[in-house]
Amino acid sequence: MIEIDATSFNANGQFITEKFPVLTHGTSPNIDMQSWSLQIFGEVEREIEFTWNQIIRLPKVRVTADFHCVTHWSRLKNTWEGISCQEILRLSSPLPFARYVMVHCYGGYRTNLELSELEQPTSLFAINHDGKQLEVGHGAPLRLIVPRRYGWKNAKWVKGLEFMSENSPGFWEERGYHMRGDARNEERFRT
Ligand SMILES: Nc1nc2c(c(=O)[nH]1)N[C@H]1C(S)=C(S)[C@@H](COP(=O)(O)O)O[C@H]1N2
Ligand SMILES: [Mo]
Repeated sequence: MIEIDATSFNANGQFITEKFPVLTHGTSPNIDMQSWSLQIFGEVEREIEFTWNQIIRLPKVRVTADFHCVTHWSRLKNTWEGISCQEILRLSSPLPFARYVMVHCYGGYRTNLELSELEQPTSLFAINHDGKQLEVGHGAPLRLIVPRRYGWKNAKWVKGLEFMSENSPGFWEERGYHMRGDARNEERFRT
């Protein structure tokens, strides 16, 4: 398995917590694994619908990364194991003019990212956290991890990726959070 250390930057304005708080707008959605799927659609050469059995057969990566919530807590050195975003991109081939991705979640939450962020080797769809199966509250069965972005961009219960040529705000971005949300530059709110 490929292992990557993504703990290479310090986010300013954060304090460290040993606990791992659950932060969800609303409640965890009920997901039936029989009908679970990950849908890849929009500006791609191949629209794909992955079943859970297809997802877990894809090659795995392990990324160690700090997690930074915009409400100022950080949990350091999380080990995430799952499917590299690069693998999903390779299989679906985004079209040349695809520049942004809307990540859709079970329960209705969504968040936008630059395609270039999903292309990072440190971006993954996590299935395990710190050696154990991801807890439902933390986004099981599948949760996006983008270590350079604030927590709200790390979508839990992912169900779809929509590739777009134009940027479009997600749930928190519509409510004043930053369109990019880079924790390295303290991009917390839209100015
Ligand atoms: N589907 C979904 N994903 C989500 C959220 C949410 O409400 N729904 N909250 C976001 C926010 S604001 C944060 S800080 C992190 C928190 O992740 P955790 O609950 O695993 O700590 O999840 C993000 N992903
Ligand atoms: Mo958050």
